[in-house]
This record gives sequence, C-alpha cells and structure tokens, in this order.
Amino acid sequence: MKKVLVANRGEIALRIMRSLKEMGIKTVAVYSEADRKAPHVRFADEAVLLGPPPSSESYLLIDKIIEASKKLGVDGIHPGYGFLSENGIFAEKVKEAGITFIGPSVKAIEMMGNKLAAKKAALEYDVPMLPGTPDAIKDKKEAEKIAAKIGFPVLIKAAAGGGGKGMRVVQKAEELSEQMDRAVSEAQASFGDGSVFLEKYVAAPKHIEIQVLSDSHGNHLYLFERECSIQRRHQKVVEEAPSAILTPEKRKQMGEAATRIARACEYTGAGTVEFLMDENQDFFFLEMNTRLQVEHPVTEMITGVDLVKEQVRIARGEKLSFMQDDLKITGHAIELRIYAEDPSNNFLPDIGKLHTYRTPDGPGIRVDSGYEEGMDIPVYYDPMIAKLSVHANTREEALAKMLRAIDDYKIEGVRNTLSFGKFVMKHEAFISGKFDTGFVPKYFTADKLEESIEDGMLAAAILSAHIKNISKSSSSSKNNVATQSSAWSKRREKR
Ligand code: MV4
Repeated sequence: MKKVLVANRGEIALRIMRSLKEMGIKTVAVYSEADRKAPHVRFADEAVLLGPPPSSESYLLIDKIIEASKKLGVDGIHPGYGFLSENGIFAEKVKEAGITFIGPSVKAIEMMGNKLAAKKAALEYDVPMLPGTPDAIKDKKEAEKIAAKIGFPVLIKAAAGGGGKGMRVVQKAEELSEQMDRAVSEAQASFGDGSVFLEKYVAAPKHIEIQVLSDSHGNHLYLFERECSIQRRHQKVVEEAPSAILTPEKRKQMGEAATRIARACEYTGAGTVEFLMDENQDFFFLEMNTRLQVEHPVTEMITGVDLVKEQVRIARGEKLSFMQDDLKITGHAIELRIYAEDPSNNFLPDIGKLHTYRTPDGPGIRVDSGYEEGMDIPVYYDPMIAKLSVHANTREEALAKMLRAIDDYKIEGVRNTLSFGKFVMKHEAFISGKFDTGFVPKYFTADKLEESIEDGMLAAAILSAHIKNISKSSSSSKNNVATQSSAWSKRREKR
C-alpha cells in the first residue's frame, strides 16, 4: 500500500494520516468548501475538494470519492468513523474499483448492521444475551405473548437501529400496542426499515465495550474494555480504560465473548463489541461496531498498540504480530470529548470562531484535535472540537492529570463542555466508579458547573473595584458596579 485516501475530516482524518505517514504511506485528504483551511487538508500530501459544506454534497459522495481515488492512483481507502465507515455499499464499490477498503468485509458490515442478524450470530456462538425475540415482530398478538414471557419492562428496538434511535421502553402490557406503532414508524422514518424486536429492559446499566483486532488468517484478539457509561442522549462524553470495576475473570469472559462475535462474522480489522452490564455484573451482547471508534485512544494508551497501523497491516493481509498473552494493561487512561455545546444551556450547540485555542501538554497527555486557533467551528458537522486523553499509572493519577489538563485547555469564542468534564471528574460517583448510563440525568444540572478560574479572578477584580468605589464614595458610571458586573456576565455569555 503506497497511497491511502482518508474519507473523513477533522481530528480523525488527521489522526489516521499521522500513522500512515509514519508507515511511509502517502496520504490523500478529501474536504468540503467549509474545510478548505482545515489541518487535515494541510497535513495530507494531496487533497481533493468534494463539494459544498453539507455532508450529503461532500463527505458522503461515494462515487466522487472513488473517482478521485482512481485518478490519483490511490490503493487504499480509510473511512474513519461516521460518514461512510459502516456503509456496505461504499465498501463494496471500493473493492470493485480495485482499491483496498481499510476495514472489515462487506459481509461483516452488513451482518453487524442488522441487530437481529448480529444477535443470531451471537446466539450460535454462545455469547450472553438478554431474553428477547429472535426475529422481527410481525403482529401485536405475538408481541404481547413474548412480552408477557420476558416480563415487563421490555424494550422495543429497531433491527436497523443503533445509537438509541427507535428505542421504546414499555412498562406494562397496556402500553405495548401504542409503543409498537411509534417504534415501527420511527424505525421506518429513520432507517427505511420498520422491523423491530423486543428485549428485556435493563434499567441503568453500565455500557462496557471490548476492542477487538482480527486478521485475515482467522486470528481474533481482544484489547480489553472501555467503560463508556458517561453519556448524554446517546452521545458519549467520558470514556476510560480499563473499567474501574471489572475483575480479571470478568474481563477475560467479556474479551473471549467479544472474539467469538468477531469469529461469528469472520471479522477482519479493528472492531468494537458493545455490552450492557447490570448491577450483578452480568453482561449481555448489544451490538458490534465495525469501525475504528472515537474513543480508541484510551485503548492505545493502555496497550501501546497503534490501532490505525494495525488496521493497515491487517488490510495488507499481514498476520497480527502479537498474541493474546502478549497484551497487557499498563496504567489507566481517560478520554474527555470536548463539544462545541453550552452545558449551562441544555448543551445547545454553538458555532463561531476559536478566538483563543490552546491545548494542554506534558507527559501522559494526548490531544486529538481537528482545529486551530482562529478557525471557525462549522455548523454542518458533528460538534466535537477535540478529544483530551490522559494516561497515568493509576486511575487516581489519571483523574488528577485530567483535571490539570482541563485547567490548561484554553478555549474562548465558542461555548464548550470543558467545564462539564470537570464536573464529571470531580463527582463522587465518578471517582468511586459507582456510576451507570443514568449518571448525567441523575446528577447533572447547570448550577453544578464551576465558574472558570478567569471568571473567578474577574469576579474578585470587580469586587475589589467595588470596595474601592465604596471607600472613595465615588460612583462614576465607568467604575459603577452594575456596569462592571454586566460586562462580566457578557464575558460569561461568550464562552
Ligand atoms: C438497552 C438498554 C436497556 N435494556 N437494551 C442504547 C443505544 C443502543 N446501543 C442500546 N441502548 C440501550 N439498550 C436493553 N435491553 C439501555 C440502552 C441505553 C444505553 C446503552 C448504552 C449506553 C447508554 C445508554 C443510554 C440509554 C439507554
């Protein structure tokens, strides 16, 4: 493989191209009109303009990306995450064009893209699953029977779904019919496929996923777990590796279950098997993501494995160069996703210019960022600005490092979730490891956000000006407290 096109943007395009460059592979970026000045475009050896800012007119244009690849003599395409990464048609067309798709086979993508097909495979390979229906539900009579057998509450899920879309909790039999109608129409509207199935509902589970690597010679390894329970509305915010609560035995059981799933779909490349864990620490297969995940850095930090390089080696047909027993967990890693969203205003997305943008530094700190000071955060794409990851010997040290790194991260001009990250890191439930997917709704309200150090200093300055005013008995409008504090609140509004 001599030249690879990265069909993505932002931090992940940059992260992938860094590894490619270290492997001596030439890189080709693609970009939209909104990303002309983006770092991933500058980093690449060559770059191709795809079209106007909306994804549907740029990053999702399958044929245009393949045409450009052929023209530039590209022999591999890496899809990153999101966009075309789990699109079977794209993977198929890349292959037809004689280009290597750096990812799993079309068969594996399609099998795991359908939750029911994935569960069938899991069942055959003896992977623990929640009680539920093996097939899509056709009529309500059948649904009632099965729900009664499973026992309420039950969850209706879309077969084509994922990420929580089309999910409906049913607390009692009387609600089943209405919720079925809603789930089917939601699934039809979102995925063009109205098939749904039932599962026993687990209230407040933990979300733990296993990283797997599979080569084309039938070797399947697990690179341990990532704990991803800190989410809001199915958007992950904090991930860590290893989990604070898994025993070595449980870790091995989950890892081996994950590699059985990989075997079941003859997986190749890097993949993630998601599990729910209940309060008894029993785990259940949820779904498999057939891509490199956003949160992969925490796994890289604790294993020392570069997952992108492994993806490339596997795509070239090489055997994995290590075995399960060679893999060890070293230390503890935590990742915080920083979004251009206002945590004090219901996480309303924000856009605009990064007037100040300075990232933290030092041993054990990794920043995966697609932006630089002075750049605009566009409206068209995911609101994630960057990922801040830390690695230390122990979880406690990693937490302390994360808090220091958050304080050293300076963002002005765009409201962001740094302060929310600080709230999580300082929360007793997070510190103790006793948390689940209900963490954010259970504990977070906007008034729990600390003011930033600068705001604190500004407040002190205003207070001291106020005291001077009083002692001088002066009340010129310039030094008037009301004017000052309104300037302060304006400042607060801008971040
Ligand atoms: C569940 C569940 C409880 N019981 N399935 C949400 C996204 C999709 N991947 C599966 N999800 C869930 N499935 C059963 N049978 C709770 C969730 C869930 C969840 C899962 C992982 C991480 C965060 C979550 C937040 C809410 C609900």
